[in-house]
Amino acid sequence: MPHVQGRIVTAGRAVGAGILAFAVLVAPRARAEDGYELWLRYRPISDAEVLARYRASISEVVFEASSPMLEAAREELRRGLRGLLDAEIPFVREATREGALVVWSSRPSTLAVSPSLRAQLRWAGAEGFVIRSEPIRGRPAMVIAANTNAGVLYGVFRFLRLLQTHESLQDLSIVEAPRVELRVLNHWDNLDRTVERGYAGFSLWDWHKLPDYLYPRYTDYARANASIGVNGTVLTNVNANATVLTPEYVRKVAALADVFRRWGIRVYLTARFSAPIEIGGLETADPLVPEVATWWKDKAAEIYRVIPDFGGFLVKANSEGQPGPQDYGRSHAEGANMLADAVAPHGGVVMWRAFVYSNEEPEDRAKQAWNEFTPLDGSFRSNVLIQVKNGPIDFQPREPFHPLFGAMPQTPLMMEFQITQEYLGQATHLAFLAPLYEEVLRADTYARGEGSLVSEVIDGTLHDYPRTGMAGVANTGTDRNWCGSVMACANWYAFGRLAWDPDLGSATIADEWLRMTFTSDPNFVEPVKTMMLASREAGVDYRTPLGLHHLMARGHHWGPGPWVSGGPRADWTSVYYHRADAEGIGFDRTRTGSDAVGQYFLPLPERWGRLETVPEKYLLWFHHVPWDHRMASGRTLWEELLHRYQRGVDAVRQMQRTWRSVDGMIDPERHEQVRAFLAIQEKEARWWRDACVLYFQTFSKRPIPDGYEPPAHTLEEYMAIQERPVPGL
Ligand code: GCV
Repeated sequence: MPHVQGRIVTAGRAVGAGILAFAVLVAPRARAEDGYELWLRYRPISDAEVLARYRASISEVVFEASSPMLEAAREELRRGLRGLLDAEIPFVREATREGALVVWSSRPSTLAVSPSLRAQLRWAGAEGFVIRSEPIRGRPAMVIAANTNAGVLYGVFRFLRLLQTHESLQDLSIVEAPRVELRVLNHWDNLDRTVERGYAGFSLWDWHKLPDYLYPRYTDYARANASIGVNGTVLTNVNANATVLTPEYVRKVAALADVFRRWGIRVYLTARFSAPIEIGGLETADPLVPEVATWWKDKAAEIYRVIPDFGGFLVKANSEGQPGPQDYGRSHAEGANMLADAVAPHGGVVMWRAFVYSNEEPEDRAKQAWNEFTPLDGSFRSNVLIQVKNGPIDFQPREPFHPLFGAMPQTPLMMEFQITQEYLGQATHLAFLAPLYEEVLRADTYARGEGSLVSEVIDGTLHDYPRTGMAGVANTGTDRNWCGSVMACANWYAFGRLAWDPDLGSATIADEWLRMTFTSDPNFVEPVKTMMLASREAGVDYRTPLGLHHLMARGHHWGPGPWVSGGPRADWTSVYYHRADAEGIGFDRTRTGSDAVGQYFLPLPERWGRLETVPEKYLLWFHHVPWDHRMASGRTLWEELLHRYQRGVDAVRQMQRTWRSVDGMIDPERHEQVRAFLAIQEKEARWWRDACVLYFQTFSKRPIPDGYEPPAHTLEEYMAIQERPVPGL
């Protein structure tokens, strides 16, 4: 009885808890829903009409598998069909009946291929696929076709998604190809299995047991990634440990690579720039010293001997204490090129991060990466990509897009998004991040005039980049539900979907994910989708409205800390960013301030640099604004700030109401987790609101007007809160 659970949920909803209990008794193999299966649950389609239509449309499957990847795809298809259709569809050698689903896993030389299919296949390229209704020997059939094994794999997952989301199988003509070449997760996982900014337990990689023991979970991780088109994974933290480059660890990495390969996933490692000293016995890591370059070449060759499809290196250099070429007076280009030369003979790439800023540098932190990297445009090897965070500071709930996008036409820039919710409530707060990603991707850089979107920088079309990439800092861990919360998995899903197609809309992504993860019942999907789509904005409102940023507590970045000052670095304090004083609040980044606005292409410096035209969402990012400044709403800035903080709390309460209204429509286990986490979120949204409002009031000296909830505690009490220990440090 493999699908007992889906039936239980349906029965429970229809006739109540008594029947549910009975069903559990007669179905001892039923498991509580714990989120482990993510969006690949493959429960029987509950809509009888849809199910009947699908069963009638798919009579048999022809799928010859001649490689491990094709076998993986075929078994996924078998598993998916069996689950979704609750039936055993025969897998046969040749199409004999109407309604065959034929997977062309190699060039279909023996079958007549229509010219239009041929054209579609050409368009599909190396990783794309075609799914279409296509008569086979005169009988109606469906075809999944691709030029490569990876294309077949992605085509199979797409076909299963058609069923999971109840799409029609009539007159199919789907052609898809990923717009971005490298679609990679970045794991900030340490070798001791702690995860920096990880809120879902320990690292998935059990280094201690590798390479001898391989958890089945490694396969499920790869399946999940393949299903959304992710094709690479950087296993280790950018705050890197050279040990992973020792022969002993490379063997462990190879064991993981062997599991992931059949799912189209390459492994990458972070390269600690000082590794030649730490594990190589050299006295320097200067990239221009020949012995250093030779050491890296030998190291790359050693890795490729055991991992022939190794992807390459990700590097955080001269940033937040990490070693780098500047330790030797060399540039980022000199450092990156030395590593690029080491992996180039093997087809590898170097992803060099642009997340650099220095406390010694008096310049506004938001400007430093642009200052550092734009002069180097065109001086990187062709297998180097510069990996740029979506905004110029650090994954804040809202930032304007990074000014580097559009500013390096001769150097491939790849996007770095954060999936893990470091600044967005970590595991418990619901923050669906597709709207954040979408906002950035759709932003206009004006680099080549109006309509030069960030998404076109990333997919390479704006500057004709030879390589393209998108990275997402992963939120996975050993928690049974993978991401620390059931809802947070939507962000992993969203990242993969947008890396595949940066033009996808958040609503579409939410819709797919909800249907696949929970149910296609519109009574559930519609309100919960609305709730998800509003969640990121709610988080902005109760933390950092109107362009405020970096107001979080020191270290763990979870609760509020607008008062954070002093300590080792000014750019790790909150006061550096909000600059509240008796006159007003906000960071003056206009021409008369730090002129960070001047790093953007016209007309943005004019638009964002003037109080009259800057969008309110970026107001305090770019301007220091008087407390009594009149906002579009007619409120003063102070009143608007209060209004937004309250609006954020109210939005969480609305989310709670929505979630209560869908009780009974899904399994009780996952419903209960989301309910409990929303309660935490509501409490913590109030904490953020009250702490920030009380703190800013010490500058504004204005009253909290009637109609606002009075803060529950005094400012001193909020400032005294010391949360320790917290995960993810
Ligand atoms: C991996 C922020 C985070 C750090 C992270 C860093 C980075 O500063 O708080 O934990 O380090 O970004 O992206 O390198």
